[in-house]
Amino acid sequence: MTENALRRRALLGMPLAGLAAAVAAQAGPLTQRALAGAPAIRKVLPASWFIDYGTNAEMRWESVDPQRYRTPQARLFVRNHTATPTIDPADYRLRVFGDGLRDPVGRSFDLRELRRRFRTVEVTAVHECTGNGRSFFASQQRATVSGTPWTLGAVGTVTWQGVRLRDVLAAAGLRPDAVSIQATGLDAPYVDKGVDHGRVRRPFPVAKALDDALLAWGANGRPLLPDHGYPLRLVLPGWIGIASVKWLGSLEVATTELTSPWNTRWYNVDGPLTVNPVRSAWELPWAASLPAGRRVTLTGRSWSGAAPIARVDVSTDGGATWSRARLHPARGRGWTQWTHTWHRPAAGAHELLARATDAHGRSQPDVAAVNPNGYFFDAVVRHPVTVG
Ligand SMILES: Nc1nc2c(c(=O)[nH]1)N[C@H]1C(S)=C(S)[C@@H](COP(=O)(O)O)O[C@H]1N2
Ligand SMILES: [Mo]
Repeated sequence: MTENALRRRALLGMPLAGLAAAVAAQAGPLTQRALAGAPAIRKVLPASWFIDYGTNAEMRWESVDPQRYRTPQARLFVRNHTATPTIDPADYRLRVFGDGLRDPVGRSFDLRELRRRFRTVEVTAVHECTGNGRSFFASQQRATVSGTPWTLGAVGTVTWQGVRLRDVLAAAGLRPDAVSIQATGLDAPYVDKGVDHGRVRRPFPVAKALDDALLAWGANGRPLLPDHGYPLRLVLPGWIGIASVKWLGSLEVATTELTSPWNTRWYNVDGPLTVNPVRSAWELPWAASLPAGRRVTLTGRSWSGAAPIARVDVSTDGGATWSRARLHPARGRGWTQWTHTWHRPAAGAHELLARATDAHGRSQPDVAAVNPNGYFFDAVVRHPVTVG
């Protein structure tokens, strides 16, 4: 049995008082399903690859292989509002309906029809949670925010396989006056503090659907893992993670603006959040130890929801002096890898900083805009290392 499964089993075998303490100590809510024996996340979460928050897990940047561009599904962060459901692909149907279709009753598509009838496409894109970097609001800005205390690992770059949503909408009879589409997941209704908010769902503009939205069944050439939306998920490239609804059950197409708590109550700061900001990470452990007196090759990655990364400035002395990192070409709308050579670092404590700028001129501020749910931490992160 894996380390992770063992730990989960060990939790479940404990007497109740111990279990409650262990759950509290986990600092992450285990869902009722987890307590009943089915973990919220199915894949194994080796401690060297992931920080496990219970229903969410982030990738450790120090476990990223600098030679590998894409994030394998086995290493990709997971963000579950509820728990990964079991869906039989033979029974699976995507329902498309609403007054934005010529026939509002709409119709259903099974996986076979989706695969056979429409052209298969591939899109490489950054996949990232809105709250990525949230813990730095507290540690770097002394601001109190709520939500999973992600460091910078709630992100990956994935090549998705699927079909264009616009092709499917055309086949479903999209009306020219349709404006809004609500995507709803098949996972259990989301219950928070005793309030049932219904199934995870979020609306998005028809314009995004017609532009680059994808119905994906594959990631990096393999079927989606259960945790990542098997058998079909929506992918809205460049947009916040919640926009890419997993286990996609239905699309309601409307001629009026649709809403859900996921675009009004959450993932909203003066309006629904859409395109991801610019962020950067070093491929190093937090508080890494580095050898003194020798040349060190440092690597990292930067990304933006809006445009390719145009430049990355790095500092190894806490921001006193800066130089340009060497950029590697990005693929599609994926992240940009970069390299910086640190010549003869002096022994002692240092802070590494990386600030990226995208082709639209969007960059990373010194201080991120504080908001109660801790979304969009895009400030330059001060990464401590010790040389010696
Ligand atoms: N049905 C459903 N879709 C969902 C979610 C969810 O809980 N249920 N979480 C969203 C959030 S907040 C994020 S960041 C991404 C995470 O995708 P991943 O777990 O495949 O990395 O899925 C989104 N889609
Ligand atoms: Mo998210």
